[in-house]
Amino acid sequence: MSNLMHGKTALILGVANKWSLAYAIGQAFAREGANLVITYQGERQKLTVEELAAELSPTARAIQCDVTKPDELASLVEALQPGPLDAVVHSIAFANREDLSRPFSETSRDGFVLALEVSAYSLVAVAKAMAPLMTGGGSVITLSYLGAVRVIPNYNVMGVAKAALEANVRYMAATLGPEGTRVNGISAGPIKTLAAAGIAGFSTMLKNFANAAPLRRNVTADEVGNVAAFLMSDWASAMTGEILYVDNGYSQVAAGMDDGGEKPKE
Ligand code: NAD
Ligand code: 0WE
Repeated sequence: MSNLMHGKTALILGVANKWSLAYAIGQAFAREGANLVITYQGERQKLTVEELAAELSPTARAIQCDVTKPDELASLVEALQPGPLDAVVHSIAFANREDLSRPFSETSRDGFVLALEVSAYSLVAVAKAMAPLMTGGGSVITLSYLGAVRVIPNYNVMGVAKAALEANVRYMAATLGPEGTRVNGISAGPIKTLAAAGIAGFSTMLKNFANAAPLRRNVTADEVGNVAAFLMSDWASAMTGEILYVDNGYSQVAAGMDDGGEKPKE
């Protein structure tokens, strides 16, 4: 693969470190010839992400943007003038840690509002802010997870936020479609990133996933990056409002139906 995104400019939100899915997507985009702007949430990540930008490409820029701060979103739009912007990747989620461990029924109003603001509404805020820059038929993608459509232990309020995010994809696809902008989601299998660190039982989850998935292995960040590059490319010009599963087929098989077949290689 090469030059799927030749001459296109892409904005990628949500790089925290080299394990971030946003960074793997940036690597795929750089390989495919895109010009890149990547964003990080706060001062604490500034140095790391500036170094990562330099590794992506000599022209890649790193800009701070907390999506809950309208002024930071506005200065991001300023930094991207005069455009055009061809691609936006939303790779952001947050819920209070205690809401990812206690029973879902104990979710507080504040915890619920926070998770949905950061993880779901922010797609609308970002797409709205960037729409005027996407004059040449842009493409927006976001990252989701199976917990949007199935109950996954402890995913809790994040599952509700991802359900809202996936509905956002469909409504944004409908409203931005007439301008030529496509909006899609990638529902990725579990991958060890900062957002997965410290989730109780995550390693066991990865093992069970590989056991049950038709391809009998875990998903890599690179594989998510490749599908993101495809979605941004002209090859996906008729795709919008979709959620693509990048999960080795896990979501397609019923639980407890182990066929006794080949186990993943250790
Ligand atoms: P990550 O921690 O590297 O990325 C999450 C990012 O969200 C971080 O960069 C963080 O700074 C950012 N963020 C949080 N609050 C923000 C705010 N207010 N403003 C701006 N940025 C903010 O972890 P990741 O696994 O790469 O997660 C990226 C996306 O992928 C998330 O939407 C996540 O739900 C999704 N996802 C992850 C997995 C997985 O197993 N790792 C699976 C499916 C989907
Ligand atoms: O979307 C996610 C994780 C998102 C996330 C992670 C954290 C950890 C640190 C949101 N907010 C926070 N807040 C923190 O304080 N994933 C898809 C990864 C993930 O998280 C899980 C999973 C999987 C998979 C939580 C419980 C069960 C499975």
